[in-house]
Amino acid sequence: MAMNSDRAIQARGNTLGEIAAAMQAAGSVLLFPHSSMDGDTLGSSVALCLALRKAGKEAFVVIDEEIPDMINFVDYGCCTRSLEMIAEPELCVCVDCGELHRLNDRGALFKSGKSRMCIDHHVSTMPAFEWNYIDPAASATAEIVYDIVTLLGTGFDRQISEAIYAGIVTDTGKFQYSNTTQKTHIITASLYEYGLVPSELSIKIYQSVSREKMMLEASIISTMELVAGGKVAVASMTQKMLKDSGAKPDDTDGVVERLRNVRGVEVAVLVRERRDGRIKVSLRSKQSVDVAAFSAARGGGGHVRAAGYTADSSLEEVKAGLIADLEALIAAGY
Ligand SMILES: [Mn+2]
Repeated sequence: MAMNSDRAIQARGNTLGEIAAAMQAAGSVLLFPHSSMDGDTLGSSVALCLALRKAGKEAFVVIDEEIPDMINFVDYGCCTRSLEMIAEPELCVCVDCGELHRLNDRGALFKSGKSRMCIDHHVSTMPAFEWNYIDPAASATAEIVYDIVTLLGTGFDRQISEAIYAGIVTDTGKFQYSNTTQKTHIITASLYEYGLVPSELSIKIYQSVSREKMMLEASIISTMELVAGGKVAVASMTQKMLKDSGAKPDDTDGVVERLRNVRGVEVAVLVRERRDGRIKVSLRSKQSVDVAAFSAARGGGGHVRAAGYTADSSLEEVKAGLIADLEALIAAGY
């Protein structure tokens, strides 16, 4: 594909060829999705794990939390919560992230690898390990994984194609976001050759919502306020709302994107009270506001259209502060 040369210019770190060769040279590989797992970090990790096993490697995806319901099917026998599956891993790969704090308690195991690698597409991630491949032009890390699996030469199968699809469909918002490219569709189209049936995966990912999640979403959306002349939508969730709904903490996934669907809204914000009392702020923008920069200035990060940070004052204080900041940003013309 002609796009590969453009990719090489934008990507940071090693070449894809060097990344694939480093994987080929390792006898054992551990893959590390970031905490608060999403479809991309898990799908990318599992696809790589399956391909590496086909290449004769000992490989596992090391997780430390329950897999969210909507992507539960992506496991395919790869995931383990035991930190002793491979005692002395030759290669440890953090997938869809580049910062050790996003691995929580798995950081020590990651560091114990003979060498370490990062495969990511977050614009804020900088090369930090022996091997790095960071391509902010990729809609999903799963797009990069598709290229790596191609270079590994193991071939694709139905499970690998489903895991890659899970990463792409979730990170592109079902191919709706501006990160979606011709390459995204070319990769997806090629996955059909290995038995991918997107409509079946849509039912698993998007049409299997629990009653509790639906009720939690309703209560969060009912708190929505439109400020900055209707350009900013802000909603919040307290621990009491979470408890009353019977939903799980990760059941807030997707709600901030729904707030952005309101006509005229440029920035959507969800302010959540975590169990430890800290406040998690998630931001999404529609067309022009750089929420990655907004979040980075507050100790967080992410993508231009999807980012977040964590704050330490009360929910009401955090909300008032960010409303004032976003009103100023909108008034200044971004
Ligand atoms: Mn991603």
